[in-house]
Amino acid sequence: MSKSECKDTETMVLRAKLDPLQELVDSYKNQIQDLKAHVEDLRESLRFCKGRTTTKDSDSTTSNDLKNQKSNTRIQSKLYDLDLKDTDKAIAGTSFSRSCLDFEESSDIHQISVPGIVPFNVLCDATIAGPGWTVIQQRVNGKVHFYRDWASYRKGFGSFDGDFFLGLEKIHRLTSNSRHDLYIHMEKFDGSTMYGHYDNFKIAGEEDHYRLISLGKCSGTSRYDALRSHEHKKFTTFDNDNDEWPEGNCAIFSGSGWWHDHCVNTNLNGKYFNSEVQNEQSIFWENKTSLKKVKMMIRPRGN
Ligand SMILES: [Ca+2]
Repeated sequence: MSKSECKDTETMVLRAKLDPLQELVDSYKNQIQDLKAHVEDLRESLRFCKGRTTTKDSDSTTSNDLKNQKSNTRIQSKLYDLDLKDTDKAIAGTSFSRSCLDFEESSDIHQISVPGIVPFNVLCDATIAGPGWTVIQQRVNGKVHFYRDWASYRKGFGSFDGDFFLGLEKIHRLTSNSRHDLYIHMEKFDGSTMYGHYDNFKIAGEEDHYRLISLGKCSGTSRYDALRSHEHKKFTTFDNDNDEWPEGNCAIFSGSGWWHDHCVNTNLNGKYFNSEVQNEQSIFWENKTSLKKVKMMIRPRGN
């Protein structure tokens, strides 16, 4: 064997040893990134809990202050255990609101807490269909685009003072906690409005691709039960295809993240148009006719 052949063989042997090590390093890097994100979530929760325990009852007695401090210490200790279940336990004894129902006639931003997820802000609405509705999606001016990836839809995006999507994980946690109504308020470009109402809206967790588990009975001023064909369907984004169309991705075809079937019967997360158009990528409820405004809201209804 020549010297160069010898070197080639040595290089191949070294590569064979190095490649698995590089994979291991990459895997550890990913794990570290995940842990950093988790720690950041917990820090956010800790900041929130600190705020609750220090601002609540500000006019209370020294004894109560001491009690709050002890409680705060216990909460911090729990949170540093890096376990979300402990976060739930830590907040279980406090007076967190579970939904917008607790804020009655308010149409403002409030913080709520549901099991399995750190407390988060929601926009409440009491102006359209009575008190206590939590807005989960809003389209008003097209300033925020809805052609987003899976991670964005999972987490939520946009701004409460304009267009936004609350986030699939939060909607899942909210609707898992108790039975919910879904109210969809829609405005056309001629100024007229209509609504669709479903009495048992529930979506699954990420392990089931946030499947639209149920809608319940449909009612409303819209003559069309447009969401029905999306019932039982999984959520699809351009980077996570879970739809019923084997040859293509409905999120790409329809320009939206949605509980795609084959593909859309209604497309409320579609592209915003500034006027009425006929377009299958537009925000539409029926006949591919673009809508001017949409608001999707949920409210616990008991059982
Ligand atoms: Ca597909």
